Amino acid sequence: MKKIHVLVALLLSAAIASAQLDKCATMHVLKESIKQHNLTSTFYTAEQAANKWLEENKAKITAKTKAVIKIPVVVHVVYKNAAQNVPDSNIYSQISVLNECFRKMNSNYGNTRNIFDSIGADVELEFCLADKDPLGNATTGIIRKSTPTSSQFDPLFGFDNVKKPSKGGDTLWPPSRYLNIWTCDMSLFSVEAVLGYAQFPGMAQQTDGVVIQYNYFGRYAKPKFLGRTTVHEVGHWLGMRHIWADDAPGLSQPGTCDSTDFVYDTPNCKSQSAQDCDTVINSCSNEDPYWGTIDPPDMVENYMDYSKDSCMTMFTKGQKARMYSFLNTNPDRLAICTSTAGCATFAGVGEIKDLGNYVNVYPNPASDLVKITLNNLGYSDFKYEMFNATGQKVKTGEINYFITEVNTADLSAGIYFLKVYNTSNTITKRVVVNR
Ligand SMILES: [Ca+2]
Ligand SMILES: [Ca+2]
Ligand SMILES: [Zn+2]
Repeated sequence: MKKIHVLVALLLSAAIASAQLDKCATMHVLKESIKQHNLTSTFYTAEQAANKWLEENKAKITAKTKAVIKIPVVVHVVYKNAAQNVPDSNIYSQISVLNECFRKMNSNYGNTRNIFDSIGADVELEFCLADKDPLGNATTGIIRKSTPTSSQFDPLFGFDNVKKPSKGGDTLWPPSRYLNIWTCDMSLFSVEAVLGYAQFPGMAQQTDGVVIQYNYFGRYAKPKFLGRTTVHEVGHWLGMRHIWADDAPGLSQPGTCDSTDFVYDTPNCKSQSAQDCDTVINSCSNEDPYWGTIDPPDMVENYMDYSKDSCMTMFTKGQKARMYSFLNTNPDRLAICTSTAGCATFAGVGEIKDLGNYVNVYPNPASDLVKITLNNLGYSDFKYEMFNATGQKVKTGEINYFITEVNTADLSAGIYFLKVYNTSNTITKRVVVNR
């Protein structure tokens, strides 16, 4: 068994090295899980319940006025070396990216082509790091666990090792209260094999959640990647299929224009985008009646395609409806909507009453570096400006991470005013520079 295992792994790694990087292993894991754990019925029960809900609530979902749903997140950082020990700043920035994308606040939304612009959805979901652990104790929502295991993903025999303490992984927190995200190394023989995978609603509870290759976690973790891998995987976690409707179990004609992602307003398309941003391609013309006589191009902007991160801008209204069909029917997804494991003091988009409560500036007095942290904010599109005592602007910058450093070494000693702001909120704090 062991020998065969190694041989298969070697062959696979050779195949992977020569092939294009496969971004997402969700469908592979779905098929393997169904095979290994006989989960066909629970998976389809979840699907059917969601479809029934959608059918009965079509009008309701388009007119949704319910408050934004806030989802507590626990991040399990499972690492073998320092590089894999994802820093807090990357985790914070990843949470911000999730919020931007699920609230249609992403700065590249304007790149969405006109034909799709009006169907982009504010999904009205926000994410925050948990502030209570399963026992009710205070937590940062980040668990760090060192592991001796070199790879956490074996496509055939152990794709969920990162979730199992006996295999060097870390146990999940109850999926009815937390979105579990693991970061780890999934490369095989030092070849990056998979960027992430997720579990659909209705699969085994003990492995629920999302797994992300550690160096793709965060807004700027990897050059040219913007944290969209996690957005894509959380989409799967909420029941989204790939936009090209790949070989899901039960689909009769995978990889053709007749397969479906069960979403009416995402155009049919034959295959994944080639990890680029091809706005010319129109691979199918048999569109849903929703489109009438229009034959839209493939929606490469969609988070559920494989386009490059900078190309991805949107979920559609139809995808939002499908997400809410699972959030209203799958027991764990339904429960997480009212989880009290975090987000109680979390300020979402447009609801910050006093920004001062969320902004820390330290040390103060400072000698060289002044640090700015934004705590528990849903959206991080903040900038800063620093003024001297006579009102002259001496520094400006953007706050991309929740921790930003302002170098004051070139300023003379004295009193300064640090203004932190975004389009709707401003706070100014007094800073003393000592020499
Ligand atoms: Ca579709
Ligand atoms: Ca088309
Ligand atoms: Zn995927």
